[in-house]
Amino acid sequence: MSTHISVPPQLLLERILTLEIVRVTERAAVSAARLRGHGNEKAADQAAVDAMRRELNKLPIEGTIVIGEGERDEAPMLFIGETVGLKAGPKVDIAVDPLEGTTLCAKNMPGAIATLAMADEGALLHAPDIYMDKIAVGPGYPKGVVDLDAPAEENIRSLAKAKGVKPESITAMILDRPRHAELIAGVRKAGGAVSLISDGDVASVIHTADPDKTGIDIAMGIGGAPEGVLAAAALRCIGGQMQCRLVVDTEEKRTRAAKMGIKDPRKKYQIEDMVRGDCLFAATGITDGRMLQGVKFDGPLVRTQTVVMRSISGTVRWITAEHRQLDKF
Ligand code: VTB
Repeated sequence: MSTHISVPPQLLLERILTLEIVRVTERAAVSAARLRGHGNEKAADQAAVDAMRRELNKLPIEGTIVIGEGERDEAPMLFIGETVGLKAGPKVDIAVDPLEGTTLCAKNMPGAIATLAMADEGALLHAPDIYMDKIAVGPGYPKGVVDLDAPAEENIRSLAKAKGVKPESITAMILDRPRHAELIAGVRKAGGAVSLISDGDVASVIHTADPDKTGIDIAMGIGGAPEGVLAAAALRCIGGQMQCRLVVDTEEKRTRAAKMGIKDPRKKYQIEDMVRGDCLFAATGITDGRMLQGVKFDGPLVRTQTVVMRSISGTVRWITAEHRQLDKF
């Protein structure tokens, strides 16, 4: 029996893009990695942005940056609304974080990544760069097992019950910030453990997809909205549940959100509201982390590790690359 699967031409192109976007995050990661530990967040970020933009502009797409480095007047490159690519090929929305964890990179601490997500035009939530409240769990749980609006204790108990373990066996990953004091106390009160991170809440959401390997069952707390959309794209590919709400607590933020087309600033987003339809997600390690190895400079070789995923197929590829033509960076 033939195993041939016929794929409509525009999907086939997207399929090719799965590997093309690896090149984009690889280059950004290598450029940032050269500045690991130099204490200069701005320079490392700029290097990653330059490299990512250069590579994006070589792709056969008509891309629009919907999550980027900032709004047009504050970011010269990869600003929200910037068009990238060869302007031939599918129209796509792109969310980028060329250096997720600038501080981690500047201090050479674990967990800095270069990341991007791509989806059909109009498929990604156009979120302003403000805070977002998030909760995420991996696949295999009944829908609604946790809820953004439920107390932390209740969520931990409910998740433990669904997993068939005691709350003591549940670990939540949360950004170490004073704003999370109550949340952290709630998790612990229920008996759960908390794994605190200084930065990098995109990876924390991805960790929930494989608790046996990562030890993380749930990601909770307030982080950046751009990171929320990127994390949603990843979780959409690997399976899981995520709920988010923008933190629109000033008039100025309300105006910014409205400018980006957000009609209801209090809306509780489900993962499907943030990423509608097929999407691709890629992340390359800059510094070593729980999820990805960082860039290794090894004499004439540069080694990178990337994870790339596609939602329509659920395929997750871990790509270790050895680069020999170093002038391409
Ligand atoms: C998170 C984290 C980022 O910002 O979104 C966080 O993923 C939230 O902002 O790596 P605060 O630092 O203001 O709490 C980062 O730490 C940096 O962009």
